[in-house]
Amino acid sequence: MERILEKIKDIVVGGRFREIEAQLEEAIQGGVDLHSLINQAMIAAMDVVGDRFAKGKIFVPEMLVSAKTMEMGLEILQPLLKEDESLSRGSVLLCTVKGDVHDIGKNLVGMMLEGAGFRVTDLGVDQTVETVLEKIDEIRPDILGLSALLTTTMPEMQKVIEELNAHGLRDRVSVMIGGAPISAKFARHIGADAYGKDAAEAVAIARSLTASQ
Ligand code: B12
Repeated sequence: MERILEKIKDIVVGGRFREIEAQLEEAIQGGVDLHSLINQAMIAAMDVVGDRFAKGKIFVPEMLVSAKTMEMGLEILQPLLKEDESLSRGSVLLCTVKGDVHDIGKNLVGMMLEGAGFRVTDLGVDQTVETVLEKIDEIRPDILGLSALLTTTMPEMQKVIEELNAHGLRDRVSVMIGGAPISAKFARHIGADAYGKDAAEAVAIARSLTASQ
C-alpha cells in the first residue's frame, strides 16, 4: 500500500495529470482506503508542492498543474465519499473569501460535508462580503463555512463576521472557518463559532453546530 500511495503522491507533485485516473483506480481496486488516498497521498503531495514553492524551487505554473492533478483526483474520489443523501443534517453555505482563489481544500470540505448528509451550496472562490450576505439572506443556511489560504485574505473573514453583526444576521448562522493559515486563536479573535483544521474536523464541527441548534 505504501508504494501505491507514494506513486500517487509523486504524480500529484509532478503534475502528471494524465496518469492520475488510472493510478487512483488501481489503488481503489487494490482496496486502498479513501482516507489514506486523500491524506497520505494527495494532501501530502500539496504540502511538498507548497514547500518547494516557498523555497523557490518551483513557480506558479508548476503549482497550477499539481493543483489540476489534485482536482482531477478528487473528482474521481467524490462519488465514493457519498453516504446516504436522503438523511439531511442541515445546510452549509461555503466559499473562499475575497482575493483568494485557492479552492482545493474548500472543495474537499464540501465533498465530505455532502458525504455526511449536509446540503452544501458552494459559492466558489474570491467571494465578496456583499455576495456572502446576500446568499445568507436568500438561502438561510445553518452554517457558513469560510476558507482562506493566504495570510493577506484572512482579514476578509473578520469583515464577513462584522457585516453579519451589522446586518443583524449573526444569530441566524453559525460560522466555521478554515484554511492553512487559520488557527483556533484567530477564529476566537474574530468571533467565529469554530475552526476546523481539515475536512474531517469540518464534518464533526458541522454536526455539533447543527445538533445544538
Ligand atoms: C495549489 C496552490 C495554489 C494554486 C491554487 C489552485 C486551486 N484551485 O486551489 C494556485 C497556483 C492558483 C495558487 C496561487 C497562489 N498561491 Co498558492 N498554494 C497552493 C498550495 C501548494 C496548496 C494548497 C492546497 O490546495 N492544499 C491542499 C488542501 C487540501 O489543503 P487546504 O487548502 O489547507 O485545506 C484543508 C484545510 O486547511 C481545511 N480547510 C480549508 N478550507 C476550509 C474551510 C473550512 C470552513 C474548514 C472548516 C476547513 C477548511 O480543510 C482542508 C482539507 O483538509 C499551497 C501550499 C500549502 N501547502 O497549503 C500554496 C500557498 C497557499 N500559496 C501561496 C501563495 C503565495 C500563492 C500566490 C500569491 C502565488 C503568486 N505569487 O501568485 C497565489 C495567490 C492567488 C490568489 N489570489 O489566491 C502561499 C501562501 C503564503 C501565505 N502565507 O499567505 C502558499 C502557502 C505556498 C507557500 N508555501 O508559499 N496556489
